[in-house]
Amino acid sequence: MQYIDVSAQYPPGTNVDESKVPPYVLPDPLLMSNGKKVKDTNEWSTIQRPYIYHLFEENVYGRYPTQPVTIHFKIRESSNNALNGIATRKQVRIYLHPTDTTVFTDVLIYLPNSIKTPAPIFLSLNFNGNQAVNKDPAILPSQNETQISKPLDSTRGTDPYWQIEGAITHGYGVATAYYGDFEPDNKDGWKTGIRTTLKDVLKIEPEEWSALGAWAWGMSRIMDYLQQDAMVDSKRVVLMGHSRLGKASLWAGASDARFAIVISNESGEGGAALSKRWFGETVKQINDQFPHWFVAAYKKYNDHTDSLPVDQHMLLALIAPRPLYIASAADDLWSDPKGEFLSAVNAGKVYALFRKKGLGTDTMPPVNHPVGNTIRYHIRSGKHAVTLYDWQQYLSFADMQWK
Ligand code: GTR
Repeated sequence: MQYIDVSAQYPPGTNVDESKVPPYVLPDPLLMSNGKKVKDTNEWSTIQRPYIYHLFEENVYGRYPTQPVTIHFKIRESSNNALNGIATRKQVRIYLHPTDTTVFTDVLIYLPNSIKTPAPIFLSLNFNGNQAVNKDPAILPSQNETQISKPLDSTRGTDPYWQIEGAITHGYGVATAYYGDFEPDNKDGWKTGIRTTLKDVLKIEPEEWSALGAWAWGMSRIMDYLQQDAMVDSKRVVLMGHSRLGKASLWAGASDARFAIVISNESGEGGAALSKRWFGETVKQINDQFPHWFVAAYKKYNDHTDSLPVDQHMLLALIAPRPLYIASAADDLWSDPKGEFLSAVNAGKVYALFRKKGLGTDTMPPVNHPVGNTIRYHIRSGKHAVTLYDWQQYLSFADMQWK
C-alpha cells in the first residue's frame, strides 16, 4: 500500500493552519433543484436522495453496478473451536463470476460461541490479506495478492488494526476480506480487478466506476453471503472501514441499505472530510496520487472545489436514518479532523427529518470524548490508525442501537 509520509512534511499545497482556512459554501442537502426545500422524509427518499446519490455517481465514485449477480460460495474451512474456543471460524470463498472460478474473494469470519442466536457482525475489508489480521495459524492466506510480497509467515498477525478477540468477547462476529481481491490498489489495478473481470457480467465499462467503487461493491457481495449464513444476523451488520477503506465503506453504506450501521475511521478526503474546506489533503493531491480511486470527472474539481455540486456531508446524509459513526485522530491532520466533524454536523439536518438525533452540538468535542446519538463522532488522541479505543467506541455504539 502506498502512503504519503505526512509526519515528515506536508506536500506543497497543503494547509494545516486553521486560521488560514478560506471561507467556503456548503450545498444544502435539503435544497432541491427546483429551489424548494425538502419538507418530509418522503420527498427526501423519492426525490432528493436519488438526485444527490446520482451526483456522487457522476462526479466522485462512478456508477455502483446494480445488475443482479449470482454469487456462489464454498466453505473452505471451518472450526467451532477457534481463538482458544471462544469463536467459530469460517473461511468462505465467494465466487463473484457465474462461470469463471478465478474471480473470487476469500472471506474470513469469526462468530462468538457464547451467542446461540444469529450474531451481529462487523464487516471490514483488510489491507494486507486475511492472514495478517490475527495470529490464528489456521487462517488461509489471501491468494489474489499482487502487492503482499513478503513471505506469509512474516505477515501473519502483523496488521495492528484488528481486535477480533475483543469483538468476540463483546458478542459480535467479525468478517473480513482482502481489498485487493476486488481491485489491486494501483493505477493499473483495474486491468486485473473486477472492473475488468466482471465487465460483461455487470454490464459496465471499467471507466464508468472506480477502485473505491469496486471495493465498496465487494462489500455488498460479502453482505450477500452473510444473508445466507444462518449463524449471522444480517439485519445487524456493522460496516466499518479505515482510511481509503473508510471512504469505500461510506460509499457502500450510501449505496446499499442492508448495512445497518456505517463506521468511518479517519476516512479523510473523499470520505467524511469536507472537500471545499482547504485543510489537510486536497482533491487535487488525492487525484494526482491515486488517480484510480475516483471517476475521471472528479479531476475537474482539482482546482475548483467550489464548483463541486456536492460535498461529503451529503454523502453522510445518504446513510440517514441509519446509525453512523465518524471518527478522527488528533495527529491525523492530513484527514482534516475538523472537516470530518463539520461534515457530520451538516448531515444532521437530514437525520432530523427522520426525527433522529445527530451530534447534538456544533462544537468540536475534546479528544477522547465521543459525542452524538444516531450520528456519533470522536477525535481520539494519537495517529492515523485503528486502535483499541476506536473498537471500544464502535462496539458500544452498536450496543447503544441494539441493546
Ligand atoms: C493516504 C491518502 C489518504 C488516506 C490514506 C490511507 O496516503 O492520502 O487519503 O486514504 O492514504 O488510506 O491510509
